[in-house]
Amino acid sequence: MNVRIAGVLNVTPDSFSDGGRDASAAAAISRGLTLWAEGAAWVDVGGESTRPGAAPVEESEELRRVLPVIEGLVAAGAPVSIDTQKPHVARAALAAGARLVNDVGGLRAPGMAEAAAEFGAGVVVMHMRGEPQTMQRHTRYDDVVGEVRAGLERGLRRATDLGITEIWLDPGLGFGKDTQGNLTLLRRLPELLDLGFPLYVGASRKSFIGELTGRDAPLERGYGSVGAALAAVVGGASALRVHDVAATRDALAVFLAARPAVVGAA
Ligand code: HH2
Repeated sequence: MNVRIAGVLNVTPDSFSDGGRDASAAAAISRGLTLWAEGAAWVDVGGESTRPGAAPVEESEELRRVLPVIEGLVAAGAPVSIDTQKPHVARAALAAGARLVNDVGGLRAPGMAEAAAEFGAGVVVMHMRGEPQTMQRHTRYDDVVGEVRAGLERGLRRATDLGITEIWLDPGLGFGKDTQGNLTLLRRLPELLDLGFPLYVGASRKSFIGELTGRDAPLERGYGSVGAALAAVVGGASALRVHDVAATRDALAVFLAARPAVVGAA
């Protein structure tokens, strides 16, 4: 079984766990290359924080943040995904050599799926209820798994209608979900497997890890995040979006060797 790791690289001043850390292009490229060397299958470059309540970023500013970093990583041979909700940013990133569009908006924005299709790129289709500014005001569901599944099906259709073949489905932990919602989704992840595409899960350093471990500081949530990553793999996840690549890679190496018969082995 091959579980891929996507290394998180936020080129933002305000991301919830690592904002400001890699704000210069040179620092971000160096950090991205470290994530790759540590075992990331690709580096997920983002220029706009999506933490609850985050202020939206102008397109020109997002491009200014991410393009030099993508160019630097691609020049060094590192595979890159672009974490954006803006079709124009996705297009520019793909033109600069990114291979995958990671859209927390689930391809809702007109032109997003088209951008990926035009470049022959893959997509990560994530479920989010509402927008980052307001999503944590709406975390009550009658049936969180059913609603996430229906949302993913809509995004999936936008991608398959355009002939996109590399599609990852992401339940969007923390995006309009509270701790109970996130835990329900992790426990019932296998119910999303029959959508027929590999699952991509981002739990790293999120507030529910803080709640479960009592760690207020996102940087202290590394061990808890590794626990969530392994729970996602038990549930059938094929890709994990994480900040702590080396720790996740080592944990996976041991876990998969010791417990190979997990759900949804790809
Ligand atoms: N989570 C974040 C950002 N992008 N993309 C996908 N597909 N899945 C996720 O769970 C996901 C994501 C939020 O984490 P982070 O990038 O660390 O923070 P911020 O949005 O504040 O930059």
